[in-house]
Amino acid sequence: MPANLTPAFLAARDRFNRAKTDEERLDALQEMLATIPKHKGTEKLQADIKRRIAKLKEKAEQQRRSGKGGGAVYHVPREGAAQVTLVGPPNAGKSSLLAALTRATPEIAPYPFTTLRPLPGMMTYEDVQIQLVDLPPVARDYTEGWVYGLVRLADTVALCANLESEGWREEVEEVIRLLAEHHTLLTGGPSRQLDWRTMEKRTVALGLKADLGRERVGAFRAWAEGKFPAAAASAATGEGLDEVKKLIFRGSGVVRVYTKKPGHPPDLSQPYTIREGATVLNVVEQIHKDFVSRLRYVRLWGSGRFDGQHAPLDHVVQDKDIVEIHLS
Ligand SMILES: Nc1nc2c(ncn2[C@@H]2O[C@H](COP(=O)(O)OP(=O)(O)OP(=O)(O)O)[C@@H](O)[C@H]2O)c(=O)[nH]1
Ligand SMILES: [Mg+2]
Repeated sequence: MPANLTPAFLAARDRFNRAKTDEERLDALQEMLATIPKHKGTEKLQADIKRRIAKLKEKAEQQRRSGKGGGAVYHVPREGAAQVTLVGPPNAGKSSLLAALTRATPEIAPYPFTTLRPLPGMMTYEDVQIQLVDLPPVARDYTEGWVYGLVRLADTVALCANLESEGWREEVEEVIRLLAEHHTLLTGGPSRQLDWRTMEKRTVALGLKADLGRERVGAFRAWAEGKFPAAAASAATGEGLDEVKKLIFRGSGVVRVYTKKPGHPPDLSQPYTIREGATVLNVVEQIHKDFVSRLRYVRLWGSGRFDGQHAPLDHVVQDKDIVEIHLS
């Protein structure tokens, strides 16, 4: 044992020996390293402490990455035409909405902070599948960073207000504020990156538990007016759910395009889905990369004046347009 170890070091070493968790161990080791007298006689001991610190840090990092223990991180693989997160204050009815619109079976309870992990479900709107992702509530000091991360990765936010609550407006505005603090600004328009870390995320607003707050539906719609497209619904009675589905599809930022072969009726069995704002050329590219070089012209049915006529390749397609691709 090297001489002249300080009382501070000995206290830290004692704390290390009594530590019950890795976190306590790491903390004590760092204190030991800070207080150990730095001379030749303690070199081996210093190296030993550093090695232990590195090991504990690596273990914590591995646990974080595998989603175990303390700092869990979740990833929801994207499915369907778009991914939409259910975002809102505690107890708003987010999980109940997921259960009503998909086949997922989330935990639902009459108290806040029920949902702890993300849960996806597929919502069918007509012939399109949209992935909804239920999330833990967004609340100051309680929401882990990965929740904000998943919101940023998704195409659209479904911002949920709890119309059962007298304070629905402050609650939902607090959520908007917290997202803004995490560099995510909600918008009624298309999603876009503003600078290296700030993004605008396309949002639709949902007034939930409408059966328990009918008198607040009008105020909710007025609040959303000019900010986000909005709808009110009740997972309990089913009222408004069709409107919510349509709103979510419209807000998803994708449109459907069908194809037809010359001389045949259109194939309406399965749409191609493509981002809103895509052109006729983008559609051709998506259907088959090789088609672009062989393309002669495209006939288009749907968006207004192009019924069956040759469409300019930069023409922006609309939901439910039909294209007939002519190749050489
Ligand atoms: N009457 C009525 N009750 C609802 C409705 N939606 C949800 N609830 C109830 O409200 C409570 C909270 O619902 P959840 O779906 O768990 O709410 P949540 O937003 O997922 O809550 P957290 O996961 O804690 O953030 C439960 O008791 C639900 O049964 C609704 O439309 N009408
Ligand atoms: Mg929930």
